Amino acid sequence: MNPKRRRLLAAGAVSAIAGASFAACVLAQTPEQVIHITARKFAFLPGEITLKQGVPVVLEFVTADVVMGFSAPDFKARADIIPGQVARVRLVPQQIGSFDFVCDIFCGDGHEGMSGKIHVVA
Ligand SMILES: [Cu+2]
Repeated sequence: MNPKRRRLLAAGAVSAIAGASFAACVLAQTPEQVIHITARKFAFLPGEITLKQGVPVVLEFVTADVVMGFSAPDFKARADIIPGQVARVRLVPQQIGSFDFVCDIFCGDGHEGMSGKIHVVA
């Protein structure tokens, strides 16, 4: 490798490191919004949430009774919600619209109707 090319590569590595630390700094200053959702027979509370397009959020789930599931196929997101634990799902909504999510673990007679909506706005 000639010395000129080696210098160029070194400069690229330095700016990549500087870029990474800048990104880490921004992340530290703007923590992702956390939305708390409680699953109980047979509803999610809140049942509708509104997110901003392109803005990452973390959904934190707890269950008030039995094991539940969270599934939002449009976001390729799902989680088991287990009593005594917090289930976390990170989303970066890309598409504007209203999307369904459901409980995907049978939790009793009202399970089939246990669903909610995610609204994504600009
Ligand atoms: Cu269920």
